[in-house]
Amino acid sequence: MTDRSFPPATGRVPPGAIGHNRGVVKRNYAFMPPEGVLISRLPHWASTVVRILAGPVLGAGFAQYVLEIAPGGGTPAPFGEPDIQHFYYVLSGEIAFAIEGGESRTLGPGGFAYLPPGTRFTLRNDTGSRADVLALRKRYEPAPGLAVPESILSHRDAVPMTNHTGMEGRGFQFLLPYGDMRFDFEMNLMWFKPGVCFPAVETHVMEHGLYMLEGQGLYFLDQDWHEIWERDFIWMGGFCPQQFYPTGHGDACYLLYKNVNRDVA
Ligand code: UGY
Ligand code: MN
Repeated sequence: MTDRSFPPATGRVPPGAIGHNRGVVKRNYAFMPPEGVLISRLPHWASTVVRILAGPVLGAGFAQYVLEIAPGGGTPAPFGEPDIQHFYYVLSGEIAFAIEGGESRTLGPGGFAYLPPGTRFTLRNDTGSRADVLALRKRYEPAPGLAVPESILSHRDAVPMTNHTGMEGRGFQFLLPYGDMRFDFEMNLMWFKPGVCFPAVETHVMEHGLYMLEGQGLYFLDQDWHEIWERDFIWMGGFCPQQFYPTGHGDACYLLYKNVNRDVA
């Protein structure tokens, strides 16, 4: 029997897999299924497989990663970078997160942390099984007269579900305080009931890093439709035409990075 699982248990390449893949990299967007994103290691992440999803080399103004942290792994010492903000969202497993000088908190799936520039922290996996964490780094753009935001450690269950669109079947969880001008980016959970798409193709100046968390659908990017499933990643550059159309029987949800609240010139 031909093995069609991925990666193939037999070690053989399944039919149709050579040279064919859903991954696309264009000038203004990239679509990345997880199987093609190879591993990196970084000195400040011990016992951690780092899968780099986006960065300046792609054209993105931010960097995004999946961290696969083995038991006992994580930051070997407190880590932080001047001028750079960090955001972490637990996909699976459990981590111990502490801001330097503060108490350690356990974050499970849906737990998240926002760190303003220069904040040193530790993120460790003290459990016996792997923890997967979505990570994002972005250089902070100060705004005249506005202070830098405080750190946030929270969980998606503590964030209200809203819907400003008036369109039935949509839901938004703004993980960072919505409309707070100190923040220069948003991280939003976008929920869709089956068959509910946004009403128009959007074309806007903001960039996106999109990580698919639940469900499936079709994503329109520039001029093309792409099938999207859990664990797929999309980078959308500024002014990339975009629209989502869910196709599954259950809810679809993605976590969306968006740069906001700053002028463009
Ligand atoms: O808020 C947004 O820009 C969002 N509607 N875009 C997206 O989901 N691609
Ligand atoms: Mn958008």
